Amino acid sequence: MAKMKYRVAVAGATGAVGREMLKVLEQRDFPLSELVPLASSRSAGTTVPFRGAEVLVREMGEDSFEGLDLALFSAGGEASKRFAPFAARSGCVVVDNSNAWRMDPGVPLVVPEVNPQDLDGHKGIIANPNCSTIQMVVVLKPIHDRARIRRVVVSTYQAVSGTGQKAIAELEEQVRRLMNGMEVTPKVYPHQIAFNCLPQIDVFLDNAYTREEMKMVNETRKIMGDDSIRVTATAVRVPVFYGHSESVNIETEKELTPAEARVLLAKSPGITVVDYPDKKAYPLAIDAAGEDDVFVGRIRADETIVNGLNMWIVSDNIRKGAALNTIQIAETLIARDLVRVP
Ligand code: NAP
Ligand code: 3JN
Repeated sequence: MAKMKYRVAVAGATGAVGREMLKVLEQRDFPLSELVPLASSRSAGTTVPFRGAEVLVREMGEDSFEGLDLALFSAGGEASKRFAPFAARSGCVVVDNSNAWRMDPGVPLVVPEVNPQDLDGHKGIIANPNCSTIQMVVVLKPIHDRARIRRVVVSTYQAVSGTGQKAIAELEEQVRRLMNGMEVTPKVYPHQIAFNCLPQIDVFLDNAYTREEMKMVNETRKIMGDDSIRVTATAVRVPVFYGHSESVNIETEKELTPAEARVLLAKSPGITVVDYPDKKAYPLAIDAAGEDDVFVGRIRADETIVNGLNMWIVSDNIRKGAALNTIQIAETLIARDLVRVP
């Protein structure tokens, strides 16, 4: 029997994603009876704003989750690996934003518009995918159901907020210094990010792809429940504060015209189609920032193959890409009466 209200921890409550989670919990009037903001010893004792009050931040420890129902984690992979099992063991269901559990075969990796059924049978930890994957699969899912996707070629244009608070500050500072004729010394990124594009997100792997790129490949297949979909990705950091953009090329088994794709996507959950080239209207990061939907436009035929589409997909990486998707997972758990650890 589902409870009416839940005691919820936000682990990483002082970070870029954690702060957005608090906002989303407020905005969606999440059925919450108690909020427990957790962070490291660095921020313990400070406060975060929630529902008109300042709530004390506590240091996350092994016993932080006793008596709680849900823990929404965005404190990085290391903290998640260490603390999420303690939460689950004390009966608190974890929705985790890091890479730590995503490819674990026993952990559902969920985007509620795509694979909510994967939550059934969870064992206490649920993973939230990478932001670039989330916005792409929201669009791929209806296309796959209609026309069977064979191959996806994606290039991303990712905002600095994806790297956290320090990266937001770095872009601001570099822009200010360069506009005043001063030199800059990159700290967060390997190169200057202001007025530049960096074709490296996260570390390089043995196959010459970056870890961010391989997250998109592997997570897409797991979420879509289809290992036959071939995905290749190039992930690029751009000097944008909020909103990831993606150029996506899709090859399908069956024909789907751009007009049919527009109609299909416009009626699919979580998607807004903005595709009026004659009016110069297409999705833009600055318009998507602060919004919940995934925006898609520039839908057109790939004239070099038989069944191919090109499109431009944009979404707020901190909202749908992280905080909002996490809270939508929690809401789906509630709706399916799954807020319990078996
Ligand atoms: P951030 O702005 O740097 O914030 C990090 C947060 O984690 C802070 O609240 C920090 O607390 C806390 N923290 C760090 N180490 C901790 C520890 N050992 N114990 C408890 N709390 C700890 O980073 P962010 O952008 O919010 O991202 C946080 C994490 O979310 C990332 O590392 C990543 O795993 C995940 N994320 C996922 C996506 C996605 O694609 N779905 C996107 C962005 C981020 P202090 O204030 O005490 O330092
Ligand atoms: O760089 C981006 O735009 C997205 C970043 C995601 C991220 C950043 C630090 C650690 C992740 C993630 O969620 O994939 C992680 C992580 O793997 O935990």
